[in-house]
Amino acid sequence: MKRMLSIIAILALLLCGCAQEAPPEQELTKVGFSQLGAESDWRVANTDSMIAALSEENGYELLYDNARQKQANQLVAVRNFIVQGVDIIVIAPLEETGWDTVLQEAKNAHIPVIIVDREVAVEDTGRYLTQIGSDFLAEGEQAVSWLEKAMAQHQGDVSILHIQGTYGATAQLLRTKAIEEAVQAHENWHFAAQLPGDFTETKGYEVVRDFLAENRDIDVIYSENDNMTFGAMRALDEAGITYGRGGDVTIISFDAVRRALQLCMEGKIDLCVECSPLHGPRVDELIRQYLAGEPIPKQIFVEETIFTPDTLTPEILAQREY
Ligand code: GYE
Repeated sequence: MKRMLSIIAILALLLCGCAQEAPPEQELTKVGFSQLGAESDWRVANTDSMIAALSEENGYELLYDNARQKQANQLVAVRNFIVQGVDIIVIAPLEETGWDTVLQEAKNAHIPVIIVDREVAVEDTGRYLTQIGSDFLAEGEQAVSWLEKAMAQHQGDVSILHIQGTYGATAQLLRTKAIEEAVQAHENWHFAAQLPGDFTETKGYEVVRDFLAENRDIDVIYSENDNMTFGAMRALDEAGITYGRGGDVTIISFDAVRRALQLCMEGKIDLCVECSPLHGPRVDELIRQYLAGEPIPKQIFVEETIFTPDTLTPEILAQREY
């Protein structure tokens, strides 16, 4: 009996040993991610978040492509992902239109597509699984209602210099919609100009510098992202125009990256409208839900807030990840 027990013990040990030596191999999920570019601090934070979440440690093999602000490059990248037989495609689209054909190709290849950040305007929304990003119209509306209060005591016309992001991008279309509707609704609000800034600091600087050479009569800058705001501030500095708390120009900026929050806390930016770039963990979660066969909503908006010099604290800044 004793002998029998020790044989069983040895067998058990061997079995355990075997099990330890050869853990079941976990298959990596192959994801192709087409990022639209690297035009802003927001975008860099977004890329970092995606790459960190879709790591090998987390069970992914990630194919990453940066389209350098050209939709044609994104279409090539997505087609490459299809050829390489990825399990999932993730797209951060440059603009809303132009996606019908390539999304149909992914669908024909039975590869689900997650749209992240901006939206796509396709005839048949069945061509993608889901879209996760910001409620850009709500962001614009928050900015506008803040401006209404800020301008309540303002005498005479409110002259707004509007710096727009990449045309046709959801973040541009809807932030623009909010301010255009507000200008229509307020008799004394008008646009000094609407300038193309392409979401970059350089463009933001150039268009505002050129504008100020002709016309200095502005009360508000409504800038559709932080980097264009940084460029605009440089142009204002060079022109000797004051802004922010106690200055001549009220500045509204979208994104709320750390550098902008710092400037807001110092009173240089009057309003920072938050736009979260940290989509990596959210996309990871969506992929897991999809692989587990769980239902997924067609559109997901993330929660966002606004910051002013009054509400910002060093603690908020210290917690900022981007
Ligand atoms: O506001 C801007 C970036 O689509 C939300 O794109 C994004 C925008 C963001 O270049 O900084």
